[in-house]
Amino acid sequence: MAIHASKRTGPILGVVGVGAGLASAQLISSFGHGLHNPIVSLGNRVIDHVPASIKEFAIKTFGTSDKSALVISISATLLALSLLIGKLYFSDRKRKASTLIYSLAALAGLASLFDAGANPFSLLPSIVAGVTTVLVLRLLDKKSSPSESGMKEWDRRDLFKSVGIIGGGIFLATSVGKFFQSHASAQLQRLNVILPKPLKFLPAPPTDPALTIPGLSTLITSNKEFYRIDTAISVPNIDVNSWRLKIGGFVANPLEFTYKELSARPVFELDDTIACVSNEVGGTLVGNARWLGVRLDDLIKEAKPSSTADQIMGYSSDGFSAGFPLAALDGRDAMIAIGMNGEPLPLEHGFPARIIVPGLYGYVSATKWLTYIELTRFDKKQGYWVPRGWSARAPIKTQSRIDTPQDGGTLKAGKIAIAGVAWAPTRGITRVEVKVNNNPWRDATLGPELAKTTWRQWWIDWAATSGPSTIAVRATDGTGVTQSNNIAPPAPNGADGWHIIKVTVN
Ligand SMILES: Nc1nc2c(c(=O)[nH]1)N[C@H]1C(S)=C(S)[C@@H](COP(=O)(O)O)O[C@H]1N2
Ligand SMILES: [Mo]
Repeated sequence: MAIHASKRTGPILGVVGVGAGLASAQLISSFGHGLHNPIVSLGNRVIDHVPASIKEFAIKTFGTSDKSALVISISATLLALSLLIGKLYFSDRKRKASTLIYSLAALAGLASLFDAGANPFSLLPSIVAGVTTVLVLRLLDKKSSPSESGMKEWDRRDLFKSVGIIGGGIFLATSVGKFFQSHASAQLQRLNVILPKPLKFLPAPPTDPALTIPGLSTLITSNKEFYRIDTAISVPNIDVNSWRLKIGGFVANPLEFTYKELSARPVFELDDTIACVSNEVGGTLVGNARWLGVRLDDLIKEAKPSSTADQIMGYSSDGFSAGFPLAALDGRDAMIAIGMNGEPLPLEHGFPARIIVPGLYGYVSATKWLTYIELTRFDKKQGYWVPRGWSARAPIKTQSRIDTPQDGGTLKAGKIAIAGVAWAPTRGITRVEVKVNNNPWRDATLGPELAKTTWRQWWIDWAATSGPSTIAVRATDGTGVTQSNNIAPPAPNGADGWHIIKVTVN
């Protein structure tokens, strides 16, 4: 029985064809390093070319899921193009359809060549995607017959069978691809890592005030809740066994470590709050963890940097880089971290190793999936975000945040707790004050200080009376400097200003 070709059949078959192409690309890309899913490569190029203002916009609008938003937009664009391809192909404009397919494949191929670790084989997934799409469309076309209306017709059963088989193929290719990817996966290797023990463990953290103050951030942020910021669309899947950390550049004694060698060195624990430069006043791109790692200054000393070097640049397996002054190794506990809150670094947070430098924003220091440390000069090399408009040097600014009550919230009159966190690594926090409406600033109670590098919780009681209220917070750091209300946006070197919220009391 023939179905009358509906206007919709062609476009839908276009989606089937492109879907088959992408599934075969996914399968191929699971076979080797440097082979990427074309959607990922296209996404990478978009990320590379976004100016700071758009990055800020994306983080503000989509939060930490800014990359899902990107992948969804690319996928939606591809979907629209697949519908168009199907429409063209099955209304006898095959030439146009094929040209469109091959142009898309060429674009994705070109994009893949700019991926970190790209080689000529990186073109393969895009080529396979293009060829598979055309072959599948051709096959579906062979099953059709022309109709009077000029549109193609298919035998309904035959078409369902073919689409079913192709669908099965798509499913199989994607699953096999996923299997191979996860089989060699860092996830499994990470589970097998046994972290080395530090010479001296830090004392267990004191009872967490957050236990009794609902809404207050916990003293230590769990790995699961820790914010994540990076340019990687898919988390790098590093094989620990072949992973190497090299230290080179302007050094007399270049070094190289395997994961085993690195973790056999003396390790120490560090309580440190890291923050993203994109964090708005009152924002959540900040977290506090107990890191475990190897002293960075020891390693750099062993490499014997030349006197001309003034910058340490960390590079990750995915091409990201972050540089900070060699002079920042002033005795502070900078480390190559391999552990986070008692676990090997989670994949999202840089497994197998990353840099942590207390007091510096992540984008100039905290390279995840670290593979190379280069001693270089500020006038020679710039880290990833610097040519994109962010400052080359970026110490973390003193910030304070009200966690509870929430901005815009409605409260019942009576005694309530105003509470939050304040941080100024490596200076420490010595005072937090709260101002309600036009009342004078009042000193908040400070929570435990794990280290000068960590945030401190703070809280204060407030006898809330009905009506609208404005609450502001400001912190004083260990050098005696109190936050001014000089409002600055995140770009180019970190947001500034008091966190001010509005609530309504009934
Ligand atoms: N490889 C890599 N490392 C990176 C980044 C990145 O994009 N790629 N982003 C940096 C930025 S901007 C920040 S704020 C911190 C965030 O670390 P987290 O995701 O573990 O919280 O990682 C830094 N390290
Ligand atoms: Mo960041």
